[in-house]
This record gives sequence, C-alpha cells and structure tokens, in this order.
Amino acid sequence: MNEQIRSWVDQVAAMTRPDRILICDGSEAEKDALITESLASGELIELNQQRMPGCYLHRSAPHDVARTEHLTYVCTEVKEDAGPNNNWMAPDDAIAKLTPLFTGAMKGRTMYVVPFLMGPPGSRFSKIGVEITDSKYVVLSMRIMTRMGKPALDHLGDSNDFTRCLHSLGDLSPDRRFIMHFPERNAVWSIGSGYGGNALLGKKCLALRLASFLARKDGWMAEHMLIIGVEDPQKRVRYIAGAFPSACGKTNLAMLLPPKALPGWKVTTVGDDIAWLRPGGDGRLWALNPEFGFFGVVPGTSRRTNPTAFDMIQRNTIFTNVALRPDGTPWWEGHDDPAPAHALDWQGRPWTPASTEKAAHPNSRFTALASQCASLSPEFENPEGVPIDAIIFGARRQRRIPLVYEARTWQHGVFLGATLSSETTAAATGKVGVLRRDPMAMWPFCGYNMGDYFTHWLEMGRRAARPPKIFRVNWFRTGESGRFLWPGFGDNLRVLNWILDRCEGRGNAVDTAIGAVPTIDAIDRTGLSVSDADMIELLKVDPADWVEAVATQDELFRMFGDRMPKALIEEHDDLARRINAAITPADLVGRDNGA
Ligand code: O2Y
Ligand code: MN
Repeated sequence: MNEQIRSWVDQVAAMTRPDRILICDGSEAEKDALITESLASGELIELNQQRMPGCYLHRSAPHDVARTEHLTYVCTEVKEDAGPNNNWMAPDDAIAKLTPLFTGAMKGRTMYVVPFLMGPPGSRFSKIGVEITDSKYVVLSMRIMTRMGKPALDHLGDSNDFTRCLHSLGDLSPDRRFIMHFPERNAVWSIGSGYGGNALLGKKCLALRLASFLARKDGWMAEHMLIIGVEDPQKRVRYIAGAFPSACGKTNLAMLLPPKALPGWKVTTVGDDIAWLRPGGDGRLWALNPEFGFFGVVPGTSRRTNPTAFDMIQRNTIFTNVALRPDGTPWWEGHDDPAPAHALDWQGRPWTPASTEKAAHPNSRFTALASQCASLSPEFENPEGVPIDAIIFGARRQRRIPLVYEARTWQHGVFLGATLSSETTAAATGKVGVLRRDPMAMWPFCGYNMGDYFTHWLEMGRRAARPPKIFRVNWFRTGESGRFLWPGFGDNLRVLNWILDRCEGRGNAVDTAIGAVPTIDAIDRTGLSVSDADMIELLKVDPADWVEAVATQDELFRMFGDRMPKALIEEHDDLARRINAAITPADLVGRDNGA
C-alpha cells in the first residue's frame, strides 16, 4: 500500500473512529460481499434476478435526492479566486467547521478506502483519487463510475499525487450537509449526503470542480461535456464534444441511434457527462472521458427514447429512487410499460396510478458500466483521447434560440458558451422550469472564478492552431401551442451532420446578427415530417426578441468585475450593435420581451 495513502487513512481514522477499515481492491469477491451486506442492512433491495441479473435498488433518504448547490463550497485562500459563481469559505474555517461533524462520524461503521482512477489506465492525462467513505452504496457506485482499486494503485505507484476525497453519510441531515472543495490542497470533504454528485466524489467534485482548477494551471480543460463519434457511410469518424446543462438529454444524445432515413450513419459514445480536453501536437483539441460508467436520469428512459441505455440497464445496474413493481422489476414515469396497477414508490410507499405523486423520483438515476453500452466507442480506452472537430453548446429553451447556429470565430464561440442559459430541471434542488444562466453548462461545476475560466477558454483557443468550430444548438424550441418544433432524439443527427459539413466548409448558411444559421433546406429532412413553416420557425432569428437577452447577458458579465475578459465584453457589444442594426421600429410595436 502507498505510504502516503496509509498515513492519510490513519489520520482520518483517528478523527472518524470507524469500527473497521477496509482497503478496497475492486475485485468481484469484494463486490459480492458488499452486496450481501447491503441487502442485509437494507441499503440495497434485490431486483428480479431472473429478468435483471445483477440489478439492485437503492432508496436514498427522502431529503437527499439531488445535488445541493447551496451547500457546496469552493474553499480557496482568497475569496475572489472562487468567484461569484461559487459559495466560498476560507479553507481553515471549512476544516474547523467540518472537523466536529467528522469526529466520531464512523463509530459503529466500516470505513472504506477506495482508490480510483479517472481516465484510461496508462494515460498521461489520468488522475488518481482516493475516497474514504462509510457508505457501501458509494463504494459499489464508485466501482461502476471509476476504475477502482488495483488499476488506480498501479497508476499511482508511490507518488503523493492523488486527490484526498473524504466522505461520510454523517446523519444525512441537510442542516449538517456540506460539500467542501479545497482546490489548492487537492482535497474534497463531503458530509451529510449519500446521493450522487454529493457523495461519488470522483465525478462532479474531482473530475469537474478540482480538475477545472488544475486544468487552468496546467493548460487543459475539464468540461461538462459529452463526447461522441459520428461515423459516416464511408466509415470516417469525426468527433463532437457537447456542453449541456444538467438533464438536457446529454445521455440520450451520447447514445443517439440514427433515423432509418440516414442509412450507414452511426454514433459512438465516448462519454455522456465529462470531457477532459488538451491541445495535441497537431494543433487540435483532444478529449477523453475520465469516467468508467454512466449515472443517468431514469425517468423518460425507454426503448423509444434511448434503446441503447434501456438495454444497458437490464443487468449489473444500481437504480436509485425508482419505483418497484410487484414482480421485482423497476418502473418509472416514461417507461415503455404502462403504469403498474400497484407498485412501491421511490420511498417504498404503496403507489397506484391514482396517486398524486410520481412513482419514481424525477431525479432517480441508473448507475451502469460504460462497457455495457452497445454504442461505446472503440476509442473509449484510448489514452490520448479523440480529436474534436466541433464543440456544441446546447440548452433547454422554448423561445428565441434557433435549432442551430455557428460562431464566427473561437472567441465568438466562447461568447456563445458564456451566455448559455437553460430552463431548469430536477437534477439539482431548486425550482424547476425557471431560466438559469449556465455558462458552458459549468456554473455549478467550475472550481474557480468564472471570469478567469472565460479567460482560460480564450487562451486555449489561442494555443490550439486548429481549434474545433463552435456551435449553439436548441432541440427544445416550441411553436405557438407549446408543441416541440423539432422531433429530437435520433433526428438530432441531421443537425450534427450540418455542423460537421460546416467544419469542412460545406453546408449552406446565412449570416445573421447572432451567427451563421442554416438556410431552410440546409438540414437534410429526408423522411422527416417537419414542414417548411416549422423549419422557418426553428431557424428564425428575431432581432427584437434578442434585445432583452443582450441586456441580461450584460448583467452576468458585470458580476465578474475586472476578472471578466475584455474580449467577451467586446463580443457582447458587437452583438448589441448587430441586433440594433437588424431591428426595425415596427418590430418593437406591442411586443412582450420577457426572457
Ligand atoms: O450528481 C447528481 O447528484 C445528480 S446530477 C447529475 C448526475 C449525472 C450527471 N450529471 C449530473 C448533473 O447535474 O449535471
Ligand atoms: Mn452532468
């Protein structure tokens, strides 16, 4: 055992006082023992093993069902380094606040020591973490989401270069819940939650918040992005990275099945949530997925919406907070099967279709190995990652934002990312359906001042001689009656194909105030019943409708004071000028410009 890990484990044990310490090796035998113990303690419920072998249900505490951003802190020595995008506490104050909560927290419990590797084994870009936790569910989930145990220890050798991730369930009370990040000390302390990103510390805490901080220092990028390969009928594969705010369909897009009307096309999955990008010697940006599994939203996942994910979760999957049918199989809203006459809801209470509450929690999740994903890219384990042709920024917007448009330059693309905003969903606590600014989909995950983060993005574009082209997409635009104008799902490939055409100097577009928008026939609609009128609506850029958007972008940028890069302020001013030039007085008569 690595001496540095051993001495840290001793320190933590002296504080948390567990009854037992288990150093996890990630083996099958260890997994089986943890499952047996979890079934006995009720932390897991066995699902129907004939129908769904290796599948289990976990019910989290009812008040512990989503990431809790108001309890998540970035603890830098200087407050401004965390920025207005993060809650901040001085590192020593945070340690002083959490030490009493961790003291004796593991009495009567086992302390698990979980070494894990983020990124492919043997990759010079991979990072090591060690999570100490008192939750068996966390260990079993980390075994799916990361390369856990031996590959991590082999990669680490006797080095001290690992992230110290300390986690305890505590008493699961939101009043004593904190997720504290210490970027300058390469550490995370999390207590009071056993749920997802609050507790599986390799994911949002290490691979995004701490990694983004490290990435700025070391000249790379840690982004909230999916990575896909798009293979054309000639078998040429090009790669797209896409940033979308939480629960905007990244997993579905990452596993896209092409429509029948586009024979010979194929999408392969490199990642569905996190991308680490670096400039390669060829001047391009190369991306890898540091994760080993998928922690996807369950409601809405079906053979119709995402057959690849649906098949993937029929075995060796941990379900969290879904409903349980009498035959021992899980069910959720949006499942292909109709609602069962009787079930237990996500809290284990009797449920019938007449119940007023949902059977599955809207943020219920599956945790499944990437290796079970039929569309997994053959490059998934490539230690160098894949070269990115295009970056897309997407969000959930019913109005104003066209189906797709292209940035004029890298700098303009950074502006498109910086001004991303989305209608909220259930992935984090808070109101659903309100418009929230989410630059680069990183607002909850950027581990430092976002003004500096924008500067870093601009710098990365300068460093890469052949940076990807940048696009904005919006599959969620609605018509007058609230009907989605674009079918979404597999047909999104049609939009991706226009994007890839544009990357090669093809694909028709018109220049508008906001960027280059496809001409009405530029996106292939073969076999698709989207009318010309809907297409016009989908691609419409209404300058009058953009006036207020431009004003609110200004509010966001002002938050960052002198940390805000001038280049993006210039982009903003340029947009304002272009919008004003495009507007006619008649456009503004009797308009409601609500955001
Ligand atoms: O991590 C959680 O607790 C739920 S939210 C989530 C889960 C998987 C991937 N992304 C997210 C997110 O909020 O972006
Ligand atoms: Mn995410």
